[in-house]
Formats: sequence, structure tokens, C-alpha cells
Amino acid sequence: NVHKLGGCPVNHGGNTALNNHPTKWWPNSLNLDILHQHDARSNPMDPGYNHRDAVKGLDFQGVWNDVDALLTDSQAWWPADWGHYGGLFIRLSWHAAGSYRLGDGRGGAGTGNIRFEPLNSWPDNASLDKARRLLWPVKKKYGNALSWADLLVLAGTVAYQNMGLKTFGFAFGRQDIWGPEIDINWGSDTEILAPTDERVDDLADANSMYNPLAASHMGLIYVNPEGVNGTPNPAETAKYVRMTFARMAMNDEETAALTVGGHTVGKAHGGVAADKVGPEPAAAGVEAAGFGWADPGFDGNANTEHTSGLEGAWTSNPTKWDNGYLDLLFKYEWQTVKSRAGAWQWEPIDIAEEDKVPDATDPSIKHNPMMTDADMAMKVDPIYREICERFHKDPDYLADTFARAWFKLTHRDMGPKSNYYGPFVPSEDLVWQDPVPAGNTEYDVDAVKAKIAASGLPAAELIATAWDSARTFRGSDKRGGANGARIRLAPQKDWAGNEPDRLQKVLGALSPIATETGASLADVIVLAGNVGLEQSIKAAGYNVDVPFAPGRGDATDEMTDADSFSVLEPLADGFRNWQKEAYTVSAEEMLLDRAQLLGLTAPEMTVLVGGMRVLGTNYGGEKHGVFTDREGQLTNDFFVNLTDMANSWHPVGDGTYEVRDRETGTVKWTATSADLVFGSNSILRSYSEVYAQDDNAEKFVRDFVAAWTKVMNADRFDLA
Ligand code: HEB
Repeated sequence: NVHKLGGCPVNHGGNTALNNHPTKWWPNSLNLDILHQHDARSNPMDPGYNHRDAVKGLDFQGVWNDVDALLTDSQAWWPADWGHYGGLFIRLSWHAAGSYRLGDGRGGAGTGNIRFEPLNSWPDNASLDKARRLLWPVKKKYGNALSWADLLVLAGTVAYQNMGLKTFGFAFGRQDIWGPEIDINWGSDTEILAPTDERVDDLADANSMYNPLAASHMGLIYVNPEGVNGTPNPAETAKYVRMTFARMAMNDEETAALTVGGHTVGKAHGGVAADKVGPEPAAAGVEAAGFGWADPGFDGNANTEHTSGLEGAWTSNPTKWDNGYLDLLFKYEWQTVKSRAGAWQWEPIDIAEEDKVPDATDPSIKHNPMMTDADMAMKVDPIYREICERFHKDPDYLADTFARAWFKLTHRDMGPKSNYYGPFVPSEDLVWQDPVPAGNTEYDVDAVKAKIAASGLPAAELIATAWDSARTFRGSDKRGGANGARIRLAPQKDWAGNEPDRLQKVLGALSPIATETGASLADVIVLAGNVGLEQSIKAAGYNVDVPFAPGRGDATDEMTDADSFSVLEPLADGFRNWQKEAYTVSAEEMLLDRAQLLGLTAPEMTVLVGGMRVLGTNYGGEKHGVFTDREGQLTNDFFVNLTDMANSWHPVGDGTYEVRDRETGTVKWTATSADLVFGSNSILRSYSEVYAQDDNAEKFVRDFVAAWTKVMNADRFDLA
């Protein structure tokens, strides 16, 4: 008993608070935990639970109808503005999706991550805790088949439809996570809402924001609504709107449509006691029941709710999809004022009585409409203005552009259409879905393998080509991968990392085999890797088959938005011991990042690196890390020699090392830090030892094949 021992109960035995993590003393250590988040043991579903099967049984229309009914079922604990939750639910969906960034595909609505920190407690997500709680009865009723992730996006979509927009569609199928995502780098700012200066080189140049960040402050989804660093100036804000939305994969037209359409409904909330608002959910007491931002000024009526501190609606009829936003934006001149909660916003000069907005609680009271600095950017920035003038004249064009942009925003990270479920899935194929036609499975796999073997291409080239075709996959937004054989299309065929000359040579030999056998080239490329591997396994004296799942398709140029693929270009590939240039980030950090996007565990990353080194698949035939004298055979030599104390390691500049015989000083091999980290990092070394052990030589081969197959099939959602 802690108390009887006389000690302070703070010194209980379990390390139960995050701020006392045992590795906190070495903050620059590799964060291998990012490979092991969402451990199966944190998932409360039954072990055999398959969400793709479960979702098929969902009463899709029932869910839609129940959400629709909820929109006007105002609850006393968080009353709806004008008796309608549409605006709140739309902002919920938008903030769930708007954390997506194109650079690494991370963030976004695909996982229900807004339920957890940091997003749950970001200042920008204030009151969305209430929005989710309002949806709980629907989640409770439909259970496992309805993921939170789906419901959070559906809510805003149903709201738009209810308010009069013809929406473009909706797909179910997102799978929930059960704790925070720890792989996402949201920035290294010193505090929440730190000045934008901490994440840009030059405040006047929005594009100088550190990649892949896509928000102007830590804790915001996009830009500061009051202006850059809180100073109103729509021309400056426009630059940040353009940059943050571009990094969310949106062009100017989509950005303008989203902003206009977003603020066509709902209102901003500057409660009366803004300076006394309580802490965010993660910092609030247990009695807050998971809610944050407790507002002592809230008197039980909608018109005293607090969220952003800005106050008011954008249109005179904020529960309807209409053209009111642009009507008012263009009809009036606007000036800066402070809201009752002290935030900068814009209000119209000399507004006509009929254009005023009814109070959210008492419609007999009228208020001025408002605009944020970002809304004013739609009028002040010449490009946005031109687009908005067209939208204003042609409401159907606005509605269609908005509906499509909303669908893209909320489905961008779901991957191919084979991940879409339900009756509301639009039939039209969209190029940002990276479509891939269904592939043939009815061909003679052994005949293809025989032809590949007869081509005379070296095993290492077959393996490297298969790897390069698959390694672009990123689980973050489910893009990339071997399916589609886009490695043969622009821009991928010309990427430096793909060694274009070698690639053309290999594709030149493999393409006719695809034509002759009826297999897709995508399948033949992967099979070629298998052929090369099986040869290397045999050469090492083992007999292990490499599994293969046919059925990949070949995408065409027309199905490929070439520009959108630049973000998938590898800048480094630790598995092939390569970096395009010297970076400030270490080679091993880039390797770890790539391994996380590929969905690998730390043991899988370890076995793949060790195997690929000795297979001779390094970029350009470079010898770093090839710790073997029998290159081309799949042996555990990399690990045996890495853990052998007969060798000593010596930095020789430019990020490379020599591995010398400790006694004679003879240089046996050279290496990069992406090799040696597997012997120096205590966790990675523990895996290296496993693969170096005398009893695990064959396990090494089996584990390599399993990890290899996982990468080759990473984008085969059709197999799941
Ligand atoms: Fe928004 C709201 C800002 C975009 C949708 N917004 C809001 C607010 C603010 C903002 C500040 C207020 C909040 C409170 O409640 O207080 N936004 C903003 C910005 C931007 C935006 C800055 C950039 C430009 N939004 C957006 C989008 C969308 C939206 C994109 C969709 C699409 N919002 C929205 C809504 C709302 C808002 C719906 C209302 C909410 C309620 O009603 O509650």
C-alpha cells in the first residue's frame, strides 16, 4: 500500500502519464513507435472482425434519414442555431477532412482521427466535440457497421442535401482508429497558435511554409480567420488561403467554391464570456464528460454559444443553400470591426434592413452579417474575385463546382473506388481517384514466369523494378503502389529514383510478355520481382516460394493526373540506399517515414533492408551496406556482419562510413547511416540480432518474403 509506505502517492508503480515516458530524456531518438500505432490490442472489435464485410450490411438509407432528422432535433445542452444543426455538422465534416495534406497524404477524414488528440483539442475544432456528441445516437443505433469516420463526413453531406444543395454523392467504408495517430508531423512549433513565423521562412511568402504543413498555425485546420497572425489584410490572407488549400489538393476554383459554399450556411460564434472559456477537452476535468471550452456565458440559448470568437452569419438565410454569400459580398463595402468577443471580422457599411440576419435564438432580433478575413480574400484577390463573379452570375456552376469539390475534399484519402461502399457512390470516375481498370486473373502464371526467366534479365534488376513500382504506396491516402503499372507512364518513368535507363530496358523486355500472355504489365512487373527473388533464394540454398496474387490492371495516361503524382516521387529510398540530394533530415529518418507510409512494422523494415542489400538492389549498383561476399544470394549476411565485433565502423565524411577489420584495419565494406542504424539503435539492433542468429537463417528468408509480399500487395484493396 503506497500510503502505508509513507511515500507520496505520486510515486505509484505504473508509468501512467505521458509526460513521464521513459525515453523522454533522448528526444532525438528514432520514433519507431510510429510503425506500431493502432496495435491490434487497442482495437475492441472481435479478432476476425472485417469492416469491409460489416459495412455491406449497413442500412444506408436508414442512417441517412436518421442524420437528416437529427438536423432539426435541437438539444437543450447545445441548442441549434435557428433550430438547425446544418452549419455545425458541415463544419464538423470539413474540419475532419481539412487536415489532409497532399505532401505526405496524412491527415484527413479517413480514420475518424478527429475523435482523438491533437485534433480533438485543437482550438480550431472547438464545439465539434458537441457536434459529435449530437451524432452519438445514430452511431449507437447502427453500431460497428457505421464507423465514426463515415458518420463524421456523412453528417455534413446530409446537411447540404437537406439545405437544398444537390450533393455529388457519398461513399461509406472508412475504418476507425482507436487512438491518436502518432506518425503525423503537425509542425515543431513551440506552442499551440504560435505565430506563423515559426513555420515559414518568410511571412510574406506563404509557399515558404515548411512542407508538408498545410495550416498557418499549430492548432488550426487552414488559415487564421482574423488575418495573417491575426491582423486583417485580405490580400495577405489570400496568399495563405491559396497555399493551404493547394496543399489540400485544391485549385483556385475549388478553393473559392469551398469557401463560398462553406459559408453559405451556418454562423460564427463569439460567446459573451470569451475570455473565461474553459480548457480544451484533453485538459478539462473528468466532470466535463469529454467536452472542452466550457463557456460560463452560455445561458442555454444558441445565441450565447462560443466557438471561434468571431460572431455572426454570412448570409440572411443561413439554413438554406442559396447565393446569399456572394450577393452580400459584392453588394456592400465592408469594414473591419471587433466582435463582441474581441475578434477581428468584417461588417457591411450601410446595410439594408432586409439583408440583415435573424438572431439564432430570437428571429425578431436582426444582426449585421459578417465576413472573415478569408472571405474578404474572395473579393480582394483578383483571381478569386474573377471566379466568384462567375459563380455569382451562374449559381448552377457554383453548385456543381462546390458539390464536386466537397466530394473530393471528403473522399480524397479513401483510395480507389474499390474502397467505396453504399448506394450513394457516384458512378462517374474522377481522375483524382487514380483509377485503375480491373485486371485479368485468367492467365497462366507459370508460363509468364518462364518467359521472364528466359528474358535473361539479372535478378537484381527484376527485383529493383518490382520494388520501385510498389514503393510509391502510401497508406496515408492509399495512393501509389504497383497496381496500374504507372511506373511506365509520365511522370514516374522519368523519376531519378527509378533509374530511367534501367527501367526502360527492363520494361522493354517485360512488355511483350504481358502482351503475349494476357497478363497486365503491372502483374508481370511484380511477377518479375518474384522470379528474381526465387532465383536468389535458390542460390542461397533455400526453397521458399514467393506468393503471388494476379489481377492488377494497367492504367493509361488519360486515367492519370500526371501533376498530382509529383508528391509520390521518392526523394530517398533507404531500402535501395539512395537519396536524391543531401537533406537536413537523416537518411534513417526518411527510411522510417517511408516504412510507415508502406505500413511496415519495425521487424519488417529491418528484414527488408538487410535482404535488399545483399540482393544487390542498391540504387545504381552502389556497394554501401552490401556486407557479403556472395551478393545476389538472399542470406542473412548483412545482419551477421553488422553484429560482428570483428568489425569497427568509421565515418569518412559525406554521410558514409567504412567497416574495417578491427585487427588489421582493412576496409571490408562501406556503409551509410541507413545501414549502420540497424546496429546502433537499440531497438533496431534487437531485430538485427534476431536475424543474425544461427537458428534464424531460414526464418530470415521466410520473413523477407512475407514483408516483400506485403509491399507488393499493399494497394490490393480488392484482396482484403
Ligand atoms: Fe468556415 C464557420 C473560418 C473555410 C464551412 N469558418 C467558420 C468559422 C470560422 C471559419 C472562423 C466560425 C466558427 C464558429 O462557430 O465560431 N472557414 C474559415 C476560414 C476558412 C473557412 C478561415 C478558409 C477560407 N468553412 C470553410 C470551408 C467550409 C467551411 C472550406 C466548408 C466547405 N465554416 C463552415 C461552416 C461554418 C463555418 C458550415 C458554420 C459553422 C456553424 O454554423 O456552426
